[in-house]
Formats: sequence, structure tokens, C-alpha cells
Amino acid sequence: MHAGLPLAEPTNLNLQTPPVLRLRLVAHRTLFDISGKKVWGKSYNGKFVGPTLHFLPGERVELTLVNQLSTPTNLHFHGLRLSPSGSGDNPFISVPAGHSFTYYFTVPNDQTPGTFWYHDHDMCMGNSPMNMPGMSMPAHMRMSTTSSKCLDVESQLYDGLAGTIIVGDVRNLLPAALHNITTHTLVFKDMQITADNHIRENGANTMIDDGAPTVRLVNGQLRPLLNMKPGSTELWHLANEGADIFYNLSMPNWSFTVVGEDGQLVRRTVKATSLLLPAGKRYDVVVTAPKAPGDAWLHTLAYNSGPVGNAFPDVELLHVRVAGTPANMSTLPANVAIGSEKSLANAPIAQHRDVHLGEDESGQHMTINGKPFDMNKSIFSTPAVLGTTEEWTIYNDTGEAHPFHVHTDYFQVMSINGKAQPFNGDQDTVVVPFIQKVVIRIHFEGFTGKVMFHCHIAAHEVAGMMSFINVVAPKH
Ligand SMILES: [Cu+2]
Repeated sequence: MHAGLPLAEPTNLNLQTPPVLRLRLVAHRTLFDISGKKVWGKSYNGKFVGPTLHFLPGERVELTLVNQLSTPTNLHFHGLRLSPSGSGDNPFISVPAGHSFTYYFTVPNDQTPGTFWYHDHDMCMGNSPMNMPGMSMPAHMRMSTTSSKCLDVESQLYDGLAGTIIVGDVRNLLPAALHNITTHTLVFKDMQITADNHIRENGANTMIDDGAPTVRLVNGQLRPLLNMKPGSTELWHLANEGADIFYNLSMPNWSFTVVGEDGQLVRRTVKATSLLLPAGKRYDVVVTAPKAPGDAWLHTLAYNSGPVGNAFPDVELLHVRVAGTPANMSTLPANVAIGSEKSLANAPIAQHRDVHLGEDESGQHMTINGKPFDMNKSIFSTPAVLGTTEEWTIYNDTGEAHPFHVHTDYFQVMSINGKAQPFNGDQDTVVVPFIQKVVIRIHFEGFTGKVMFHCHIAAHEVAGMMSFINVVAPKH
């Protein structure tokens, strides 16, 4: 691999956003060119970072997934408020090898502009009958859907089956002087490569080891080069679309002004010198280059996820060269009003729930409330009621951090290990530090159905740290 090539953006699957948007993603085995090195993996439409989808609030989307892989796959639209049932954002759908499936959904009118992503969420459903709405499965196909012929979500994500979704244009919410600033999408993924030039997968003879040395990439490139003019201001869409590992982003002597987190607008902008992105997390940030020319690096700082977790080293990710004619551009300070999401601090709480994240000593068997994932049974015997707010206390009973992700509806982080968190917007993924607890509030306002939640370290999700809650309509 050769470092230092000019930064390439992920390709766009669409730029037009008509009222009915028809898109096609083809999942297939692919020989990637990763900064000059040929590596086998799996892709949507040919690139290690899948093409970027652009949606508008209120838009009808008809997205056909063509599965040319030799194993089942599916799609999850991470962070979007979509129905978890039918042909919407339904991870219980599994598209068999050689088949296609069209996802139909409408982006909510009140969907905030920001950065989201899509990725495989196939749950290797073993001998359970396929659940594809509108598709009756011939008997011979039902026979073929055994667990021996599926590939776990960690392997599929790691292989390359993920891409970015951008809703609307966050720049329109910034002060007028910043409406036309340059944007970049920066997607973080890592890669471990086998001796025969395949991206590592879990299988009979190999395992992805999320603590092993790995190659960290930006947009599928090794330490690419981004040119900026002195004093210029840009909007960066940051997304950790990797399977397992953390990114602790920082640029010495620079700062990030956070506009959105997990596709949710912040109430007021905040300055940050580092941003922790577990797998699945996104930030929309504004950055301004210094007035003096020079070189800077976007790093992931060293990060330790806990005594039985991983100690990730400091790694340079992106070379930013500040050169050329100085630009005299506006900056984005802290404390600028952006979003209008209301706090749930005073909401009546319909239900309190405890969520215990657990794992055994081997780290191979993981649980929520003592139970490994069962796609047929929620860990909760009582459902949630649409229109109500619940408070969940997530206890991390293990010696490593777990990023907790909820589908369909966002949540508000109330406290971390007893320390109250000021409200500045919602999230869909929160890091629960080892042996600590995090309290969140969720207002179930979107949809009835099975709403998944899980650790977004894909290895942990596969090991069983996943369940769902049944959300039901209120009784009248
Ligand atoms: Cu985990």
C-alpha cells in the first residue's frame, strides 16, 4: 500500500433527490485496489467504502439490494427513523444468495439533516423460515437457508459491506457565510489481510481479532492527503463504518466544532479537541485550517477500552496540507444554536428497565440480562408502548467498553456512571465504559414492531450481545 495519495471521496450512488428515489445496490465479491494493494473482499457496487446515498426528508425510497454473494445478506439503515417491520428497516429480512429484495420506506418529514449509514445486518438465522414480506419462498430455498451457509455480520461489515447516507444539507443550518463551504465525507474502517490477500473473515480456520494489529484506512485509503487553503473552513462528515474498533479522532492544535452527532443536530455547537467514535458512530463537524501554511495530521489517539478490552495505539490517519492562497473565511464558534430537539428530562416515565451487558471469561459468549441473542424472543416480557418515554439503565458488567445502539428511535443520555449529562441533542449509539452504567431515555414515537438494540462492536453482537423490544400501539 502506498500512503499519501490524494483523498478520494466515496462515490455517490445518487445526487438527485426526486420524490420517489429508485436505487440499486449490488453486493458481490470484489477485488479492491487499496492504495495500490489488491485485496479480495465484498462490496456494494465495487468499492470498499460503499457508494454514498443522498436522501431528503419526505422522500420515498425504493432501494433494491441485489445479492450476488454466496451467502445471505441484508440492509440496515442505521440512525434513520424508519419502520422496523415489513419491507422497511427490517433486519429480520434476509435476502438469500442469488436473490434480490426491494426495501421501501419514506424518509420522515422531520428527519434532521446529517450523516447516517447502511450496512449488512444479517443475523444468520439458521433454520428459521425466511421473513421476506411479499415473497413466498419455494420449498427448495427454505431448505437451503441453514446456518452452515451464512456469513456473520462482523465478517460482512469487515469485508466492505457498508456505506454512508447523507440526509439533506447540514450547511443550510449554519450561519449564512458558511452555506457554501467545502464538504468531505471521511469514512473510517480498518483491514486485516490474510497471506493470500483476502480481508480476514470469521470461519473454520480464521478469526477477525479486533485487538490485533490492523491497517486503519480513510475512505479505503492509507493515510491520504487532503489539501486545504490557509484559513479555510470545511464541513466534515465523520463516520466509523468499521466492524469493531474505536477511533479517537484528534488533530493537534486544531479543534472540531460539532454540529451533529449520529445524524442528530446539537442544540448548540460545541468545540472538541478529540471525538471518540465507536463502531457505528458519526459526527458532523466544522473545521478551520490555521492561517499559517503547514502540515497537520488527523490521528486516532491511543485508546484503551478496558482491562479485558483492547489498547489501541495512536495512528496517523489523514495528512492535511495547508497551503496556497489564504482564504479569509468565517469560522464556526461554540454555542451557536442549531437544533431544536426537546429534552426528556421532565418527561413522564412509563417504564424503567435494567439492561445488563455481560460476557464470559473467554469473551466468546456475550449476553444481555444473562441471555444470548434470541431472534424469536425479547429479553423483556413487557413491551414498550408507542408514544411513551422509557428510562433504561445500561449496566456494563464487563471489563471492556461496549457501544450500545438502538434502532428506530433515538435516545437521550441522562447520566454516565451517576454523573448527569447536560442535554445537547439525541444519539443512537453511546459508549458504556467498563464497569460503569449509563442512563438513557427513549421516546418511542416512530413505529410499532421489533426494535433492535445491541452492542455495535460487531464481534460482540455476533457473540450474543443483542436483543429487541416489542413496541406496541397504546390500548384505547
Ligand atoms: Cu460490546
